[in-house]
Amino acid sequence: MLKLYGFAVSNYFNMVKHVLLYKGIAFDEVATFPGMDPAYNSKSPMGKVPCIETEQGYLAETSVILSYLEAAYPARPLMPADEWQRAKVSELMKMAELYFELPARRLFPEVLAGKKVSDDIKAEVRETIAKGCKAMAQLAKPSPYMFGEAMTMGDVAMRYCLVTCKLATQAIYQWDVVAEVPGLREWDEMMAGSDIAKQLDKAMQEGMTAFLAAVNAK
Ligand SMILES: N[C@@H](CCC(=O)N[C@@H](CS)C(=O)NCC(=O)O)C(=O)O
Repeated sequence: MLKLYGFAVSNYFNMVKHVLLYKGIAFDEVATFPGMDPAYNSKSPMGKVPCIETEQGYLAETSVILSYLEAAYPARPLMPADEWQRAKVSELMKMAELYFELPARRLFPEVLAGKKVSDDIKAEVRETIAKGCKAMAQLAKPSPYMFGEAMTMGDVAMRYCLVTCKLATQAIYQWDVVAEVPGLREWDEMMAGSDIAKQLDKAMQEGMTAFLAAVNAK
């Protein structure tokens, strides 16, 4: 059976888990925290979570895992059949990661561990995310999902990229980024209302205290 390595507080782990649950793919979860076991790097070369284990071997990098799952388990599709529409979903996924998730993550040392992030970095991150919001406002017209009636990988990726972004921007700038993109709040609430999202959010909340303790013990 497929195995999923990672932990419930990781937004990347949750992206993959959301897709596994949505598609009804059977899997075992292997609780794994980055940096705790050097042997884990033989599975995930950068030591990051998530990674999956299949009969053929290990696979890391969330966007790659998501592409693999879509190709290997086409039932309950999360990518459009049309080539162009697929590319547009990939465009949104890439933007969500590059201009929401990754910049926000640079604020994590301060948000999670109280280690001051420089004002220069804060200004740079804010500028990147502000541009990301403008780009998202141009690309995303939720009705109700990002690309119409059916949920796609774009919705899943954006949801879990936004989790990080909301947390960090609220904590550092008291900035409600969701308000910057028309329709995003309604979309975000709709996404949070699914049974899968509720399950993952609950596990994330439950794991947060232990996670923060582990981060601060480093
Ligand atoms: N590029 C990776 C990023 C995954 C990632 O950053 N995971 C975090 C947990 S949310 C992690 O493993 N951090 C530990 C580290 O960076 O060493 C992916 O797409 O899967």
